[in-house]
Amino acid sequence: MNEIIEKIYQGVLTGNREEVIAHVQSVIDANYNIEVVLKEGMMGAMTEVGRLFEEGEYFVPELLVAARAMQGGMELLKPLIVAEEIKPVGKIVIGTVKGDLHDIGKNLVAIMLEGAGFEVIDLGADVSEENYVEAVRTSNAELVGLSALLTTTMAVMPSIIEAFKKAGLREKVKIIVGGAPVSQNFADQIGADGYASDASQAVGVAQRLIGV
Ligand code: B1M
Repeated sequence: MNEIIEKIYQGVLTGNREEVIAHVQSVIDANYNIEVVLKEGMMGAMTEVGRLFEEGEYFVPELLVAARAMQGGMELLKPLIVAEEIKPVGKIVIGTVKGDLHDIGKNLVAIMLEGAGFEVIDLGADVSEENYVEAVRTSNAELVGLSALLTTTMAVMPSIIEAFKKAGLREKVKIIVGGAPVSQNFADQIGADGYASDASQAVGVAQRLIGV
């Protein structure tokens, strides 16, 4: 791996946001191949972060700082990615459901998806059924991600699925659910298409659902 790409990789891996921003800016200034920076440097590092998390070597704090570091680099790269027309692998509308303000886990999922090449339309927290449906209608996203951290708000998930049915969009989207109180069993019960227990799993589920 090229030295500067290695530095970006290590910066994301160790959650050093300032270093990632500085090195990404220098590759931009040097007209470096953005796809290589994104894929080998940042996405490669995020894949490794996900692996370390799954192996129990990294915990949520490491995930969060890595995510923040990656987000710093992504903010600089985003306009160039659009300009270079690196085709996203898929489009996902994501949000924390109505009544729920917990967005840290959802943000992690969004960043990991972005790191894996998905275009992410993040609706934030406390998102109503109507807002999910409207976002899919206007964006033509093929995936929807629902996050809930409260046992009370996970109960909103079936009504969102119902809203997609009523809008005639249920067949057009695959719905992934997640969040601490959510389980595979619950996902099956409410007729969701996928369940992920953490951010790195969410990437795998999203890829599987759209056949990547
Ligand atoms: Co609150 N909270 N909270 N809270 N909070 C919990 C969830 C709670 C378990 C704490 C506890 O009692 N032990 C409890 C819920 C109990 C229950 O329902 N069973 C609780 C409560 C009760 C509340 C309030 C009601 C407290 C009150 O006001 N009396 C209140 C509710 C507000 C509301 O939402 N309406 C409340 C408020 C808050 C804060 C605002 C203070 C803050 C949130 C800040 C924010 O998010 N911006 C907060 C926090 C920080 C927590 C804890 C401590 C941490 C949550 C977190 O960020 N975890 C939490 C206790 C805990 O979980 N240990 C707690 C880190 C994050 C990376 O993990 O979100 O699980 P997580 O996300 C993971 C996976 O779940 C998964 O991947 C993520 C990354 O690996 N995942 C998905 C998440 N979404 C996914 C979507 C997917 C796939 C995977 O696909 C789409």
